[in-house]
Amino acid sequence: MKAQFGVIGLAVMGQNLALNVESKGHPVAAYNRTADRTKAFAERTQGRKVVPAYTLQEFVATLERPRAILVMVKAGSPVDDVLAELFPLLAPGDLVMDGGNSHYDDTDRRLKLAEERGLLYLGVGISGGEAGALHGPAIMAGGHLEGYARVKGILTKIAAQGPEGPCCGYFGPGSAGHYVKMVHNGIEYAIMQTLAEAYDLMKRGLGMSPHEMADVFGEWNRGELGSYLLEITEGILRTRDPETGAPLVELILDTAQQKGTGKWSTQSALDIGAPAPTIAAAVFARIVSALKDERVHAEKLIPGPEPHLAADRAGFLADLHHAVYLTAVSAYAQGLRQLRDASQERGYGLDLAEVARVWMAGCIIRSKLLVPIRRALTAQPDLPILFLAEPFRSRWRDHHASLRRIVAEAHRHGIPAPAMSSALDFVDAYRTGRLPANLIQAQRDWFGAHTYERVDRPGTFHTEWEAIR
Ligand code: NBP
Repeated sequence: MKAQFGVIGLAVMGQNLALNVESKGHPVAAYNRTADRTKAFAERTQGRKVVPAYTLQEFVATLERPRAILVMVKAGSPVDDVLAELFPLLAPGDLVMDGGNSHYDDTDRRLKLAEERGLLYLGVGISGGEAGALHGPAIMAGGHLEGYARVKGILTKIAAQGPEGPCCGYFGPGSAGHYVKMVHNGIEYAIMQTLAEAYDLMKRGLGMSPHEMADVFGEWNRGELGSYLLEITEGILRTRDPETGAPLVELILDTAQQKGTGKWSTQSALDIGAPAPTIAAAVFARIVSALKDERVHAEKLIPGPEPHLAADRAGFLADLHHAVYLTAVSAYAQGLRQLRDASQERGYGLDLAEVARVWMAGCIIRSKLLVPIRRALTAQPDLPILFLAEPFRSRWRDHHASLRRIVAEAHRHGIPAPAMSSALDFVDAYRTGRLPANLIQAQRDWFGAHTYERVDRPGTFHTEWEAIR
């Protein structure tokens, strides 16, 4: 049996994507560096249209030409290792897709290497974890359009089917797909941090039980904030440890990891000068969380107020809902703004409304919010920031006082809320016609003769500040 699609790398994602492709009627060739994994997969898929291969040569030989191969191995040097071995075995016109979380610079470099051999290359961001890979992920492709055209049918079939079409899209040349996936993960960091802050405020601030908090998250999830992350947060808070019977979340060590993509998203925002403070705050919050021993030590030495809020619970929870809403919108707003800036800088030609559409199902940041977000971006494709468009402008107008009260209460009681605070600061700065950066320019000119511009006449100026003082 010849296979129509090949998967290299049979860990969690590769196995499930291979099964997904096969379930749509396409015979799949499967290869993994370590043969045991291939063997286990072959046993698991007996009777299905899966062709296991134990060498790359065998794998390549089982594929129909021109070949379509998805590489699903650990991001970084493993991808280079695979490509170094794979490329020489392929024929011009064959297509290689990297479906891992590769850095966009690596994707641009690898695409050139593929081009030199007459191969087609796609950097494909795939979101949705294990279940998404099997039942329908969100797929963000970039690279050779001709290559995408060849596999669009299969990718569209295996993708999540969203309210506005299959969650699969081609976003532009080079590393466009991996860049979109990276920023998706940055937004994911920010929303996860926002929900963690809401949990902290309810738990330490209001003294609520996991079950009570689950009820709140569940109620929010049934409204306009409905999202995958709210859904799993409710589920987490309702889960008990089978061994002890205690709420499982309370038994989990409070140190979060920050792997590649969230950090890269912030690094790139800094490189291109895109304002993404809420995403950055979420990355830094994880970095601080990792300082567990230092935090436990400092708790005894650095004083602060008691975290207990004396608030009226119903009113506080209503405010908290609005604060979470505005912070989540801020995360999407900043991520989409970064995509807009990166698209200009890197020549991706991104269609942001299409990005919002592809994020509507399958991926970790799927949310009802993406429906009005897509509508706003369709009406104004170059929208600088979501809060300039309806319904977000009205929402900000009607509820920014809630966000202010929550941030103020958090600060007053010593409960960190970096995502919510940064979202508030970001919008406040964005809506301020004159910021104090004039003083910063003066300071720079004083100590470094960096010059400044004036508001009353054109040109570049330098002052001998000490001389005229
Ligand atoms: P992992 O990221 O855990 O990678 C394991 C796979 O990489 C195995 O097949 C392993 O082969 C292979 N591999 C390694 Br490690 N080094 C290799 C090398 N030098 N040459 C060939 N193969 C090598 O797998 P995953 O969790 O399925 O994720 C795959 C990609 O998808 C990653 O980029 C990940 O970031 C991304 N992703 C993951 C998720 C998720 O929920 N897990 C979601 C979205 C995206 P071996 O069996 O021989 O060791």
